[in-house]
Amino acid sequence: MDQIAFITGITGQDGSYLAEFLLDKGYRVVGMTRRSSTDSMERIEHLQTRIELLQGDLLDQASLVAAIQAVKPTEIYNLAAMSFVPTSWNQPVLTAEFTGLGVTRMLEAVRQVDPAIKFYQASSSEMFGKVREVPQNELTPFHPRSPYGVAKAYGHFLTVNYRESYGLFAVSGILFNHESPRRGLEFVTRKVTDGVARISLGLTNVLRMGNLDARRDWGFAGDYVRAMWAMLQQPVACDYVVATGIDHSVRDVCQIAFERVGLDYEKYVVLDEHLLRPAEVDHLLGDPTKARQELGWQPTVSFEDLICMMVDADMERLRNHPVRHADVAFASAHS
Ligand code: NAP
Ligand code: G4F
Repeated sequence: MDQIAFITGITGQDGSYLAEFLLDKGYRVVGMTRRSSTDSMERIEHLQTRIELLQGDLLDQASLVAAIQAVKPTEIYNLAAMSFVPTSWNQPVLTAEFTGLGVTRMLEAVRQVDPAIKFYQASSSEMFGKVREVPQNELTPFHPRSPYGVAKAYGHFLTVNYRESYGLFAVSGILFNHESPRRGLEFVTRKVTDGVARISLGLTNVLRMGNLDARRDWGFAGDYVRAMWAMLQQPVACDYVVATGIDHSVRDVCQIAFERVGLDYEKYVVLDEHLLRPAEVDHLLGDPTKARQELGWQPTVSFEDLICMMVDADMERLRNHPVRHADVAFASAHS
């Protein structure tokens, strides 16, 4: 049977890498996009002749049912969400609607249209929040610290519940932070690599940052989409932690990124208290043993290489298209 993948969130970082990966595997790839007055296709521009796009919104049940009926996918990857943690304090209800209830709408649509469709839910290490143990694995209890983390925990448990209640092949991938040159500009790694490139090119001379001591387990997004696919190829549906098993601080990100262009981060990075979070997740470190043993999954890009890859890409981008100073001011004031 032909393999047909339906991806929500295809215009996002992970959606673009997953689409590339599945196309290379011979899948027919259909992505869901929401209506927008501006173009959000930048990350999938290069795939436009190879993928199909269809409009739908996680807030609209009928649009999801209609999309799944039209596409008849064999696999669904539910990557769409409001994914930026700070925004979830400013828009907690919308976050619950997109990131939490959106999962219910997707699972209901699958159950209604074709319960044989395999379903991947993009869960998050943010669910561990105020961590109960280090490192975190599939059995570590959750203690989310943001409305985003709470919404993701809801989506995770609902995925498990639909598997147990209705026998759906539904899996929850508990992915730790993963980055790339396609990462949104407001997330910390990309904010730093973009800021470093601007400073190096003389477009600005300061980088305002929040908590430099927070620690994360950062990997390369291109590696993590392989794990998503592998989860849906298993004989039995279950949940997996995907991580590198190595943690670093935000300060490490700054140090490596500035060193890449021959600068000392301490001369440019300034603490901005507005960027501290109401409740912080201090330390995430994943234990990917189960993914390694059962999926045969391993990361291929080191933390240092990842940060250097992102700095190089931002240098290249800004050399070709320097952005106006007004944009810089907007970005640093809001993330
Ligand atoms: P991202 O770049 O922010 O992409 C999010 C995608 O969701 C975009 O395509 C966005 O579309 C879409 N979307 C948002 N609200 C929607 C709605 N109401 N209806 C339809 N589409 C909607 O996120 P990402 O980094 O690729 O992450 C993918 C998923 O993995 C997310 O669910 C995220 O929470 C989760 N996750 C990410 C990480 C990570 O480190 N990257 C780790 C764990 C879990 P527009 O282009 O229209 O905005
Ligand atoms: O890059 P971040 O914004 O990512 P965060 O909050 O860990 O969330 C990301 O990873 C989750 C997986 O664990 C995903 F589910 C989620 O969708 C998203 O992709 O922040 C990382 C750390 C935080 O501790 C934050 O306080 O960096 C710290 N930080 C310090 N200064 C900053 C800044 N974060 C941002 N965004 N901007 C700063 O200036």
